[in-house]
Amino acid sequence: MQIKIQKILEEVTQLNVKNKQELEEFRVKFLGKKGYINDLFSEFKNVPSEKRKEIGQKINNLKIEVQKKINLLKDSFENNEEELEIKKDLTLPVDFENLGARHPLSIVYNEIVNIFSRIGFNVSEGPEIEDEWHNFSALNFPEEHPARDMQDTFFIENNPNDIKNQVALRTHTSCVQARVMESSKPPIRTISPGRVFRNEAISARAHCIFHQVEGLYIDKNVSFADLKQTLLYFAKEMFGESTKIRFRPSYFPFTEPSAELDVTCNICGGKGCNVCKYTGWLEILGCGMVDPNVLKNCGIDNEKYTGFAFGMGIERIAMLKYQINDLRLFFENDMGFLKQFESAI
Ligand code: 2U9
Repeated sequence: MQIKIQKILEEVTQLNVKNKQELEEFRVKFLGKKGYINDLFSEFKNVPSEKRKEIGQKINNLKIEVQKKINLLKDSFENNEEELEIKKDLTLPVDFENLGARHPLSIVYNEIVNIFSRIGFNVSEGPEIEDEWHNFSALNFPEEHPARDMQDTFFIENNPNDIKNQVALRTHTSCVQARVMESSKPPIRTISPGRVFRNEAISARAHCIFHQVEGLYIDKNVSFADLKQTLLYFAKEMFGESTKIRFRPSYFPFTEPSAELDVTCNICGGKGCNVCKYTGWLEILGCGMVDPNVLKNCGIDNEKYTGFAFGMGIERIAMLKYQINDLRLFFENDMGFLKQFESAI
């Protein structure tokens, strides 16, 4: 019986079938009711008990080998058929299976841009490598401000004795808006989304590269009430119609007065949970009335015009919206993570 098994195994290894029909014949010959394998099992009754374990294993292994061979040949015939089909009909649509999904930061970025464009804000872009004037001085950062420190900013050219000629990776996108103010006249209604850089240790809550959207509205008679209404509209569009907002006083060099904006927690609806640390509120952005010095620095008549500004981190908004608790996930290109947010595009 051992010789018989060996012979069948050799036949399987050397097998050469040309098409699906021959493969089916092979299947019946080996695995069919009256096929070789079933014959072997019938003969197995006569095997002496001391040999049963060994022979039984050999028949089982043989059956597995036959099945493997059949599957292999079947796959190759099917792939060939698919290829022939494609060659036949060139109008068939392409296979979308391996297309990726949109990155969660892109989804949130697009959503923010869409929300503000519906109320008349355009999008402005600017350089990621900035001079000292647009990143700091024009925005009213005093010369001794800690943000100007090497510990906080990636300088490209840094001469501490020649502050005016410093060049750095921008630490916010407000400098884009300083450039817009220099080159255009009010009314200005613009948002500037983009990448910013800060000299921070990477952790679950901080990264040296992140994304911001900053907004600016300058016209005659723009007031804090306009700022409140605009941000209430944004909060409701972004987090849902029932969202409430509150302002807390804050400080930024470029706005006066300044505030931080909280929204009611979108997880617990304001009742208190571990995401909002049982406060019912989530901080989402900073804002304020543009400091008159900034208007003047950028060539806008601060007697005639006022404006409001706001800034938010896109990562923070995405983390709150999708309940992501580690910032590093955005930068790791893990397909399992990325595919959760939007179906293939
Ligand atoms: C000009 C003048 C003022 C933009 C503003 C903020 C407040 C703010 C932070 C939020 C989280 C940045 O990403 S973050 O770290 N931003 O709090 N940004 S007001 O003010 C401007 C912008 C442009 C010309």
